[in-house]
Amino acid sequence: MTMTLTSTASAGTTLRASAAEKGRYFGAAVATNKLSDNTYVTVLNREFNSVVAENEMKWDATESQQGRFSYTGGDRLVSHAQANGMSVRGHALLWHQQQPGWAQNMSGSALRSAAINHVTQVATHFRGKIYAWDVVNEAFADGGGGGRRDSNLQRTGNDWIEAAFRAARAADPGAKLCYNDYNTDGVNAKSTGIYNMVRDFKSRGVPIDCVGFQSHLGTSLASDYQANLQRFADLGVDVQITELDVMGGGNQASIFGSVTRACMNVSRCTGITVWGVRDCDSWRGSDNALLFDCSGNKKAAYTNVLNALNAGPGITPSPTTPGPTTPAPTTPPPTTPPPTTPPPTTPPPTTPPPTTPPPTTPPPGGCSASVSLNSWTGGFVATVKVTAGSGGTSGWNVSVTLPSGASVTNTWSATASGATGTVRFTNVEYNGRLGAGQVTEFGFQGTGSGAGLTPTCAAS
Ligand code: G2I
Repeated sequence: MTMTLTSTASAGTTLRASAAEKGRYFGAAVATNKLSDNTYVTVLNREFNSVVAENEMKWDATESQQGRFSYTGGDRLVSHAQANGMSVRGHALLWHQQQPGWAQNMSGSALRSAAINHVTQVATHFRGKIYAWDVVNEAFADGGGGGRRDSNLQRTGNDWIEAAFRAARAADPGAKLCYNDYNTDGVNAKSTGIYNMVRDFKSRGVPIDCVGFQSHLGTSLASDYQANLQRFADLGVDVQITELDVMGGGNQASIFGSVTRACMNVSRCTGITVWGVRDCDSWRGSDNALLFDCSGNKKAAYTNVLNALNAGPGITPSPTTPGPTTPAPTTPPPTTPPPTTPPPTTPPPTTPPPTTPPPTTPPPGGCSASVSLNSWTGGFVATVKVTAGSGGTSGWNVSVTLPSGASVTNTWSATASGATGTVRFTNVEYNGRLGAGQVTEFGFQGTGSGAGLTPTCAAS
């Protein structure tokens, strides 16, 4: 997909007109119960050409009882958008928060099936009406590790995110599919963890089209905010500012302006959404974090955003239909192996550090394997690290003997033969070839206990 920078002299007088002249959208999060408030609707319709439901498309709202779907709020917002020339962002198919009670109480394969069914049903219901879906929201942990956040969804297996993206693509092939998170407003451990996941998804053909940067901001902005957007764009995904709000006071207007300029300077930054219309509509209480005061008057921050939109370069947006739909997982992944070494400052994105660190010099001969386990009552997820020996590998297999009563239910990045007793995992096409000392990972989920697993690795 191509986008061209264009330099159009222009001076739109509303956010929506100025953004549209530059090939972008400017959106707001909407609470549908406010659509009967005249001041609110006047500002919304005049200034914004994109909306997202603040709560109405979340799991608790759309499937409060398992298998019984209700789309009242979401449908109402879509109708409002269609009547007023606005596109719709969908938020959010899977998230560890705002799950209905029944899902909060589920785990393992029952939760995995319920989650994938949820993605399929909701994305199918809104098919053709959504510009971009937040398929997965906030799945990475805060703090320095750069890994996944623990949650009931994460405990169903590390591949839950890619399973969700595949289900969403199958249900609505025309929507852009985004990963969305916060505290990613610069190059940091968390954004790098996400970056590594996106790079891995792109290398394996997992269908991802965009990354959302929530940008709930305080009193300063990371100096590498734009550079961080750009490094994601360089992976071949769109980027979007999805939930922008900024602490009121001294720096607010300038930060709003800087964020807008950063987006304009990144040709794959396709739009900005603020998380509410007026200060009093914001989840941030008394922070006065938005562009309009409680009476609907424009604030200084508004003027900075409008000026930045008008001053920025334009783009010719790619069609709303994303690039070729990624083939179903039966198609072999690309023959080029994904990068096996993460950037130096960050640990691997998804796994806790191994209990035994990988050797600094490659083991002699074929390969070695180590396992790290995430267990709960009745089940576990094992992540296995395969390290090539001094001769490298052109393929490998790892054997594991499960305790009695345990069985493998799901495997990723390897093919399992057998499910109980001694199970043999063989590389898939893209991760068999490793240079001396290179490392790759695969994983599997099991029922029963995974205690005491001792993997043995053989190279071919
Ligand atoms: O927390 C701010 C945002 C962070 N990123 C994901 C967004 O989805 C999230 O939005 C907020 C909404 O702005 C709040 O309105 O998500 C909150 C839930 O985690 C929303 O709050 C909920 C309250 O917790 C519920 O008690 C309330 O019933 O809003 C519901 C509807 O008003």
